[in-house]
Amino acid sequence: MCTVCGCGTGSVERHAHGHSHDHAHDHSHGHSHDHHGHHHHHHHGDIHFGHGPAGVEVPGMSQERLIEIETDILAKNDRYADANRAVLTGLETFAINLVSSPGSGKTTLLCKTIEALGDQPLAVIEGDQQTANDADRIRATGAAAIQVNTGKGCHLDGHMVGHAMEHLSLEKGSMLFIENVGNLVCPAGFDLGEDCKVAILSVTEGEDKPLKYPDMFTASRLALLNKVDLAPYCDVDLDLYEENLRRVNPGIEIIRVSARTGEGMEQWLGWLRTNLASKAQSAAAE
Ligand SMILES: Nc1nc2c(ncn2[C@@H]2O[C@H](COP(=O)(O)OP(=O)(O)OP(=O)(O)O)[C@@H](O)[C@H]2O)c(=O)[nH]1
Ligand SMILES: [Mg+2]
Repeated sequence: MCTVCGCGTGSVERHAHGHSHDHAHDHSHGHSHDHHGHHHHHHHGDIHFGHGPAGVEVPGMSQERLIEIETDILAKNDRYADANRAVLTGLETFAINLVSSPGSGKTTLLCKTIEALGDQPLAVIEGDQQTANDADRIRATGAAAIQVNTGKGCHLDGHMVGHAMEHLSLEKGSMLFIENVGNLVCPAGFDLGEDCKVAILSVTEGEDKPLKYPDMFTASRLALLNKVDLAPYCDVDLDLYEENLRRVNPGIEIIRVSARTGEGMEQWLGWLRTNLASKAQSAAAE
């Protein structure tokens, strides 16, 4: 649960995947189980607030109460997400939830993708805390786009996306791109009814990001390593970047791209077309 906005995030995902913790670290188990919660001191004096069953600490709330709230929020979200998924399946629409930190290049890559896809029917839902900048950028390509502003909220949820879908007249066999709020933490925990999450990382962010924010990458089917045109100017090791992604998610697919030069675009477009075709097949089989 996020203490800024009160969103329930991650715990379901984390429990499902089982979080690997470095047990080589020697926990000091002498901490007191008082109302301050369940944080552990590591032997270097580092403090970890994520060890309790809720995976997070909120001042003044017990771990049990936190789990209750998280479970309730996520159960409601899942009902909206399931309804969205049913609509999308009926339309044989392949929907992706684009997740990343702010500025990794989601909108730029989307604009290039839309141009390259030509007459493929598609629509875009843009999530940001404020402004309609990104939806305006998408509409400039000629594609249909709806902006969702989340205000204080730090992620899109199933309910918001359901509303946005009502405003888009999605064609059968289309692609739906949902650009989530730039945030490497909270959007990982919220199903929107999409077929899969696609994480975008840029080479300027640093190779250790998958290890620091693992939930986002365990939840994603594909990682796009963007801005590879900048790699020569950064002290970045792209092979190590990929290795770290596979450490947190051994099954993750990875494509190196540059929205600027077009490098990797064919592979990315191929991935989209393949996934749209299998969505149509599985939807027809239902
Ligand atoms: N050199 C280079 N710059 C890029 C590339 N992709 C995006 N950018 C730049 O990165 C900046 C951020 O791009 P956006 O597309 O706005 O990123 P975003 O992820 O949509 O940002 P938010 O929606 O605010 O989270 C812009 O200045 C882009 O021009 C790339 O492949 N190479
Ligand atoms: Mg954007």
